[in-house]
Amino acid sequence: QTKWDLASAYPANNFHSENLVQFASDVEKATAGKLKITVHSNASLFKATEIKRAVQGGQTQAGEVIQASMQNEWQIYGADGLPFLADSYEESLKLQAAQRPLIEKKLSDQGLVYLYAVAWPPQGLFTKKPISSAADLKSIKWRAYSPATARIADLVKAQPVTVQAAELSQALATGVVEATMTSGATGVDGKLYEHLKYYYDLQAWLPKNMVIVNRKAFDALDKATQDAVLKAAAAAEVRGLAASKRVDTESKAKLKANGMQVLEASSQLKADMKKVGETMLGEWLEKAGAEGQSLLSAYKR
Ligand code: PCA
Repeated sequence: QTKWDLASAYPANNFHSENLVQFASDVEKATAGKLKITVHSNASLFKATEIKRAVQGGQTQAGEVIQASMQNEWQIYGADGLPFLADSYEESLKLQAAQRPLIEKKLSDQGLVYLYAVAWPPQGLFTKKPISSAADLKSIKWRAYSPATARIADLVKAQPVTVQAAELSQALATGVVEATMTSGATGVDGKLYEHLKYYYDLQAWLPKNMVIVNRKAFDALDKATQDAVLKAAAAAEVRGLAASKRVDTESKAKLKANGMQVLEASSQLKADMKKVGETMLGEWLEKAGAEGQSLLSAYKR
């Protein structure tokens, strides 16, 4: 029997984590127990930002990471973290199809195997006070989870602080941060309604979590087991997308039920954030160069 650890950064009852557990159980069943994968959720094994390196170094055989957090390493990872480039499930899938071959190749060069990716629900803005334009965000202590979410803060003159999801409630409770852009799903996971009052459903982008494996660990499996892993991964990708859509609706209802005002953003706030998105796409293209341009063309095709 082979045993793998799989490090993830989100709580056990988050839909990504539940999907990982189902994936692990599918693999165990399909291989008659030959490969047992243990999911360690909520950043209990490694912090969100340490997981990729840990998988690369073989400290854990597998892990789940949010692609957008790795934008500084390689711009293509960050494409799905840019505001309003792909801001619906349909566009997110198109972008995913365009990113996939590039990411597979990059990961392979890095000694990793790409298993599957699943989008978070669309990202909106959680705040303490009502916000009617980007100007209202000035000087606010803004929680970021990626270079792009920190850059948004810069552009609206807020103060970015990077905090992983597992530590978000605490950061809100202690006043380290007072606003964040994330999904309703993470809003529910972290009980953000205990500290924040407003959720503006901007639907600005759908960042993806990807599940990766150390290549040596993967290569050490026999062919039948490898095939079982890939098959379970393909099923997890489909199941995860459906769960994401379901959770998008359910979590907004849960936020409301817990007293949060779930609102559409004002046209001014929308226009301001779109402008932020345009600036960031320009900056991204400059950094991503020809590779970024060809990803964009593939996406737009
Ligand atoms: N939740 C994660 C990433 C995107 C999301 O919706 C977080 O806030 O860290």
